[in-house]
This record gives sequence, C-alpha cells and structure tokens, in this order.
Amino acid sequence: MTSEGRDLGARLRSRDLAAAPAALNLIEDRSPGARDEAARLLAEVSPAALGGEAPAHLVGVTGPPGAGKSSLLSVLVKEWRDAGRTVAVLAVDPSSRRSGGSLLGDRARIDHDPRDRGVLIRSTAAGGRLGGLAAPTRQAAQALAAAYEVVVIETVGVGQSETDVEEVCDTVAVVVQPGSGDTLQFIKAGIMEVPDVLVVTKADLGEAAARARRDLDAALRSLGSHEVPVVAVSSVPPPQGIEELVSALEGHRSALDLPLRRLRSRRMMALGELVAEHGDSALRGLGGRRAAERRLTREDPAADVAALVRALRAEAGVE
Ligand SMILES: Nc1nc2c(ncn2[C@@H]2O[C@H](COP(=O)(O)OP(=O)(O)OP(=O)(O)O)[C@@H](O)[C@H]2O)c(=O)[nH]1
Ligand SMILES: [Mg+2]
Repeated sequence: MTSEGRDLGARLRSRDLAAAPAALNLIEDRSPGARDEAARLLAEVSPAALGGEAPAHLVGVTGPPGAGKSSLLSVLVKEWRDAGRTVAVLAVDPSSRRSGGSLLGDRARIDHDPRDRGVLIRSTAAGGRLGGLAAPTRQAAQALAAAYEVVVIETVGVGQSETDVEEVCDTVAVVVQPGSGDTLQFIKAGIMEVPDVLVVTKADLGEAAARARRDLDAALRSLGSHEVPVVAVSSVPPPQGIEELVSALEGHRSALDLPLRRLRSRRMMALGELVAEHGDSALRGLGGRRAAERRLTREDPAADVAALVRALRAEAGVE
C-alpha cells in the first residue's frame, strides 16, 4: 500500500532533499491522519531503518534574545555551503507565545540563497516554556538528520530555563553578546549547564567582546571546564571567527561518543513525550523517573522514540 509518510521517509533516507519541505509539512500537521503518516515517515528514518545513527551533525544554537544567533547562522550557513555541506536550520520562533509579538524589534532573519537546493531554513513554533521544543521540532530534526549533513536548531534560551536543545543535539553552542554578565553568572552558579562551545558575538564591537571572552574563559577554567572552547565571532562584514567556530563544533562532534549521546537523547525524548501526553501520573505508574529510565535500558538501542514511548505506555498501563 502506498503511504505518503513512508515514501517521504524513504526519499529522505536516500538523501533526496527535495522531499524535505513536504516531510516538514506532514510532521507539523496535527490532524489524526497526518499523525499516522508522520509516524510512518519517522519509522523510515529510525536508526533501525538507517542501519545506524542518522549521519547529520545536530547542532543547537541557543542564547538570550538578540544575542546574534540568526545573524551568526547566516554566515555559518554560508561557510558550510562553501565547504559543500548540505544544511537545514530549524529556527524556533518564541514570538507565538507569551509576548504575543517578536521579542525584539530588530531581530534578524537567517539569510540564504533561495535558489540553493542544499539549504533549508524553516521557522517552527516554540514549545510550552522558554527553551522548550515542541514535539514537531524534535521530530523534524530527526527526519532532516537522515538527509542533511548539518541540522541546526536555533532557540532562545536564557540559562535558567531548561533547554530541550541539549537533549536533541549532538553539540550545543551557547551564544552570548558582550556585556551579558548573566550567562557568566548562570554558569558560575551552576544554574546553566556548561555548553559544548561558547560563542561571544559582535566581536566587531572591540574591547567589550574581548573582555567577555576572557571572563568566560576564566569562569570555565575556575569550574575545571578546560576543554570548552570560547570563540569570538562577528557576523557583520567582514565576518570574523567563523572558521574557528566551525572547527570548534567539529572538534566536539568528533570527540563525542555519538551512539551513546543519541541513545540518551531518544530515551529523554521518549520520557518527555510520555509526560506531555499523559502527565506525571504516567511516570508515577512506572515507579518514578529513575525507574522509567531504567526500564528504557531494556529496550533495543536502535529503537526509535515512538517505539520507546509505546514500551513505556504499555508498562505504565496508559493508553
Ligand atoms: N555589531 C554587530 N551587530 C550584530 C552582530 N550580530 C548581530 N547583530 C545585531 O544584533 C541584533 C540581533 O541579532 P539577531 O541575529 O536577530 O539575534 P538573535 O539572537 O537571533 O535574536 P532572537 O532570534 O530574537 O533571539 C540585530 O540588530 C543584529 O543586526 C555582529 O556581529 N555585530
Ligand atoms: Mg534569531
């Protein structure tokens, strides 16, 4: 039987980038029929169907509003494309919630050549809390990771808020602008996870950026995090620090135990989906979060998120 989802998933698996926009439309469509098809699509790009982990480098770019994330991505995307790598960016738009409008009047869009078939930029709606990713965004990242070489999720996050982006991505770059002492304080106080790469933007502003970089370096060293690179960049012409950032991101990825990070990520996403659908009572039915995590270790490491959610539901006795 033909299935739109299965067909799109198979096309993504064979790296047919022309299938990506329709795949994203299907994943974002919340009607019951579309959800069934989206599940079929995701099964086609699961580790089991791929015969291993999805090949993309999943990169999270997160930081306070206005830090310069989108401007940076404009130049990063160009750098990756010049190196011949295909890139998809999911830009999480927080403006659809709470503020009812954009957080900042001067927020930049990610620039790209619309005729270039090797790049896809897509806005997606935010999840329920700041830094939260809606299920369609997580699923879109998984689907795109089968087809593109780099998949980026841009989210607004300000340290105190949990960021799901850590759960979903292989490498998380936290982006701060000069003079934002908040991030420094959050890291020092242990409120914020130490990121994989720290980026200070707006290096064209001169001494302020250099100082921010030194302060962050010192803060990380005092925490014993010697290996976290701090990179200063400028996104206004002529761009600065971009090659250094690309190699810092790659360095992190190549030092990573990727199968382990992806396996943990799928387990966290499955727990998140269970709680989103059935509330904390489902976790209680499993004997608490720890017990639920232990339960997941009994599943096949190649199982995708949907299969893990099914296993948890069955165990918890929820429909
Ligand atoms: N001088 C200078 N300004 C920059 C640079 N990068 C970004 N900006 C400016 O900073 C403002 C915010 O930039 P964005 O790229 O929209 O920042 P963002 O982090 O994506 O913002 P949100 O998506 O709203 O959270 C814009 O006015 C940019 O022009 C830079 O390297 N140098
Ligand atoms: Mg932005």
